[in-house]
Amino acid sequence: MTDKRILTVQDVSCVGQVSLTAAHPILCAAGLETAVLPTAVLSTHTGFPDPAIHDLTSDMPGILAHWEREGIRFDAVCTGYLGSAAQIATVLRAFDTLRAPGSVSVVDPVMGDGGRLYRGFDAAFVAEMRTLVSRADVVLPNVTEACLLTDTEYRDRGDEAWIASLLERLRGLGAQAVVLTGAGFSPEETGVAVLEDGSPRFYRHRRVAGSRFGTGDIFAAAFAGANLRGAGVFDAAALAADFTADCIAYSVREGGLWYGVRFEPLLPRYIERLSARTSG
Ligand code: PXL
Repeated sequence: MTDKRILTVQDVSCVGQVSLTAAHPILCAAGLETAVLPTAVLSTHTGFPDPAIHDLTSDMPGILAHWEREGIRFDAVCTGYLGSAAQIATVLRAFDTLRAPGSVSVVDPVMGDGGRLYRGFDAAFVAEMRTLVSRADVVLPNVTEACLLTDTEYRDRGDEAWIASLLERLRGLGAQAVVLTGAGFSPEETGVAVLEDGSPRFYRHRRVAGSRFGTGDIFAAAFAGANLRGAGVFDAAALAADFTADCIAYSVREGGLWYGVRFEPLLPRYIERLSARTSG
């Protein structure tokens, strides 16, 4: 059991199996009281043509102010897809005013994949994101985001030395711990690379063909859930990597959903693994 309270800051993509519609059920499955701060409401994620988008940048400070007045505090504040560079100042305020003693800040610097920025993001956003990363206890970039943040030329596959140097450069931005996802080692193998204190550690697992929307969001939520339930950064990253790979494999096997992965049927497995790895 846990009485921890977590805040997840990201968009609501009404259809698409990404961001809050994926993170909320996963964090609840981890047994956490899960509060949400939506950054935007979109009819779908941006992988569909022309989604309707309602940006919430100007609504977020009022929501924070209410929580500050009420004395509401969180054991973790986790950020994902942000609707604008201006929201980063609001998230930094949440880090300052809404965190309980001993809480963690987890930043998933969602802005790109496959070597490219997502639609709607630009160099100014990347620069602001560096500020947010500098305040993170844990940062969870994919390789594209890691390269953008550190001004490194993108490679879709690197050896351990290249990945280790990317991790060091990310830590140089100020984050306490770095968890790099999709660290592709070979055509058959991918995994996560983790840098806390000391040397990098690698968790390798099989590569499931095809990239899908929402996998980073699923990983981030599964990671935060495990970490708040007491797993260390490396163990939480390994558990989240296995869960995400299982969700992708299941979705490929079942077919029928091009725009995201089916994580729902695998939630019982996540809960079982969490209970086995953490204190219950
Ligand atoms: O999964 C990342 C993500 C989150 N939110 C929105 C997106 C994407 C990826 O494309 O479009 C709105």
